Formats: sequence, structure tokens, C-alpha cells
Amino acid sequence: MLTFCSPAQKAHAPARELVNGKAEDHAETPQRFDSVLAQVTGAVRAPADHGLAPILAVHAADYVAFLELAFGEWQAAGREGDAIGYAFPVRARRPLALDRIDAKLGQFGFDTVTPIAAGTWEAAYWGAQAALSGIAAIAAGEARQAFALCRPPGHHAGADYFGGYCYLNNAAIAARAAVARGLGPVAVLDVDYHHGNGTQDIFYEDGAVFFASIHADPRMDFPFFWGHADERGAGAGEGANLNLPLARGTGWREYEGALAKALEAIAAFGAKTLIVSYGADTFAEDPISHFALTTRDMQAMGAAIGALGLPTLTVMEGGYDVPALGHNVAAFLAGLESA
Ligand code: Q9C
Ligand code: ZN
Repeated sequence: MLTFCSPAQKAHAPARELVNGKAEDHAETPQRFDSVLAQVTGAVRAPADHGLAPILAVHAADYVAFLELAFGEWQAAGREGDAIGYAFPVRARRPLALDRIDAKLGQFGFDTVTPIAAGTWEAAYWGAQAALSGIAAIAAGEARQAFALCRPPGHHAGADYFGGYCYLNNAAIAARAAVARGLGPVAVLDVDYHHGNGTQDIFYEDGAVFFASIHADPRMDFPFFWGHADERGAGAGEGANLNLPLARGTGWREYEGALAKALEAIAAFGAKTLIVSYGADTFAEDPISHFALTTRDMQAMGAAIGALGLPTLTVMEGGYDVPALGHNVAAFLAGLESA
């Protein structure tokens, strides 16, 4: 599988996340990148620089400027370590022109597990470029399938917010770029353990992009507030959003049924291009998640998705069992290619 990634994506290395009243070692480590890169087969290419324009087609300009400058402002304020907010506008969030870094971290972030560190912007930028390069290769007919080894992940990031270890929404940026290149209608299928709330939000009223997500029931798991089955899109996007929440403990037998429903909906939508937000945190041994898929199931998942026969870009999302991560990704991509 043609793979795009840049070593700059390892520059993001947050030390800790604040969870359940404790500072824990951050789960989303640079070692994840190495684990995946060691197992991918086929050509690995450095992404081309498509610039900021395709990022700004998804993300708000003030948010992008904030991301780029936040760590410098944090240091200029005399802070140590990584930038983490502490006050969040639950109600009446609006685009205030705030100056203090503390205020901006709350304005643009929704949790305390997504620090902004020294290399965050550089890593996120090149991850987005990897996704854009995958779409460029598909558009040029160089490949029918491609893999963007994005890190940090993207699917929890919205047009103007970060969270869930995500800063730039790589899948959404790729989907918009695919539509712009005439590859639409586009479907995004999100198979990460967690609901892709950012992607859902970005396309909620956009009828050009169908979003389907199979994930842990948000009544039990992050991101809690989004991913419920009654969220079906609005306006021009009404009916173009499909959430399939599953119980903790779900194994392949139940997962396969949900996947079939998602694939049927994507086919009915008439998608011409598919973006897969692939997270390997559905793996049984994942340290922060609670599904029960095996490495072999990852291959079956890839094969089922590949059977749609659509030009497909796979974008890396989560997956935190670092030694197994590369094997799970490789199994998924092998399945996808086998169809
Ligand atoms: N340390 C993605 O998989 N919950 N993000 C953390 C356990 C946040 C996951 C609690 C999980 C975010 C891309
Ligand atoms: Zn996840």
C-alpha cells in the first residue's frame, strides 16, 4: 500500500494527560509512528507540501493561527511543560478575541488530555499534508488505495477546536480536498474505537460528504457528548450522518453486523471515494479501550471495506497497544488490498 508520512510527525511528544484527577503518561506517543512504519509494506513517500489553503478549507483561520502560536505564547507566559487549558466555555461559546493563552486554550479545546507541546503544530501540519498527498495520488490515478500514517490523529478535532489527542482533522481535510478535486460524493467511514465527533461536526450540514462511525457507546466512553444514534445530520446533510454505537466488550461477530450496515449506507449514498478513519484501538488488548477485536479481525474488516471497490484513502487515527499497532494496521491494509 502506498504510504505517506513525514518524520516531522514525531515532533509532537506530549508528556502527560490529565485524566480522572491524575496526570498520566500520554498514550499518544511518537513510538506509535515507528510501530506502524516498521510494518507497512510497499512504497513510503514523504508528503508534498500543499500549503495552508486545504487546511483552511476545513479549519477556521483564527483556530489555525492559535495552533501555530500557542506553544510559543505558553512559554512567553512563563509556563513550564506542555500547554493545557483549565477553563472551558460550556455555554455561549463565541469567537471572542481573547489575549491570554489560558483563555485561548479553553476557547479552542474541549478536554485536558490534549496538550499542545513544542512540536505539535509541525507534526499536525505534516500529518495533514500526508493525508492530502494520499488524495493527490488517488486523484492522479497513481494509486487506487493509499495510506496516510497521520500522527497526531485527527477525528476528534472540529473546524475550530482540538481535543481527544487531535488538532487538525486529517480525514476531513482529505475529504474536502477530494470533493474539490471532483472525486465526490465522498464517504468517511470511521472505525476508531471512539466516535469521530470532529468529522461529524464538520460535515453535519454538508450533503457532499457522508459520515458513518462505528464506535463505543458514548454513554460509556469518550467523547461522551457526541456519537449517539439519533445524530443524523441536518439541513443539506440530513440523513448523511450515521452513528452505530456498540457496547463495551463487542467482538467481531457483532462488529461485522454494524460494519455491513455502514457499508450498505455508504453504497446507497452513491459515494465515489472513501476515506477510512482507521483506529486500531478496537483491538482487544488496547490499554484505553474495551472492544475485543483480534489482529485477524482487522484483516477481515479491511477486506469487507475493500469489497466496496471504491478508491480509498486510509487515515491513521488511534490505537495505543504500541507493539501490536503496526501489526494491526498492516493486517487491516492487507485486507483492504486483498478485495
Ligand atoms: N487515558 C483517539 O483515539 N480518553 N483519541 C483518555 C485514557 C481520551 C482517544 C482517557 C481518548 C482519546 C484518536
Ligand atoms: Zn480512538
